[in-house]
Amino acid sequence: MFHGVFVIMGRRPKPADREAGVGGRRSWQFARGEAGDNPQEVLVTRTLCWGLAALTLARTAIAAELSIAAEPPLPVANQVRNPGAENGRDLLPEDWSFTTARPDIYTTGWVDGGRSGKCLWAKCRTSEMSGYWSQSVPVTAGLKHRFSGWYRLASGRLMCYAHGRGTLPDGRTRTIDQRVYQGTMRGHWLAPVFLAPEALGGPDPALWYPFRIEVEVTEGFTSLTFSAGLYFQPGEVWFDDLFAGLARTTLLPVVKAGEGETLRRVVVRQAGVDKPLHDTRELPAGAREWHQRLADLPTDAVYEVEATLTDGRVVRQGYPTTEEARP
Ligand SMILES: [Ca+2]
Repeated sequence: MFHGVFVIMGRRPKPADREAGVGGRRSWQFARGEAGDNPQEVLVTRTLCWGLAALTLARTAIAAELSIAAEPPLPVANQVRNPGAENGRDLLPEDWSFTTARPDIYTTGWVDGGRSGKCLWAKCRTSEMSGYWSQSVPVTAGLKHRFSGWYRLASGRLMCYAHGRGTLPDGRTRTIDQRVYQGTMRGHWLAPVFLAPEALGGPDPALWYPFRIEVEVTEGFTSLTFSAGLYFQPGEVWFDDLFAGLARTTLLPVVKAGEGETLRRVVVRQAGVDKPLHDTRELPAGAREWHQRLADLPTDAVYEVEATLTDGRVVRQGYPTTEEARP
């Protein structure tokens, strides 16, 4: 009975299971046994008949198997410590520090009102100096990395950047400095007099927006500094849910037809992108298995494999599968 339920849930017994007598086939043979006079045996037989019915239903259901793996698997590890700024003490967030050459013009804090819970906050009174919340994160040379997060900008100009200096085996040094800016004229001293509100532009100060930097980490780097702050303008900004980690993955979808089934077409999509990543079109007649290697795909995305069987039935599988793992 247990195995019958298992089949209905979509798991077909693997060949090794079958050899070991585990799986649907064993339940099937057991269910065919004759009912005896013993009431307990009758009960067991009835139960097994339900199992048989379940197996029959399973036989009419789609048995094709879709599996999606990735290298590296999703979600990739976030190398930022205390990424949501939820941890801290003495009014300071753990693992983050604020640096500026002019601390007298900045007010900073570990504050409520984040995209979730707590967040990082900075306010600057003049345009004399920049200032940033920062931390160092480990990186892997030779791989593309993503530095991303969320900001809310009330006024001024923010800058987020990934930066550092690496040393090659021969002693030469290299630098990485990849930036993203976002500005608004709100709060600028010219704004009240010379600029109409619609000309102020920039993000809505009440909303959180994502930012994203991709960095090709070259030889000689083992870490980079992730900084987020204000850039030479008076202003006020909040940051939350920061991420640093591998930017790209290779998707490895596999589709296997069930017993008596054949595959007509397989399409792989990325959520929010119109054009499919991969479309087999009409597969050769009698196709029973399909697999593909789809390289250089963003790690902060959701993917779906859709297999159409020859008789028109469709099976879909998303990846990553858990809501928590999705960006
Ligand atoms: Ca938070």
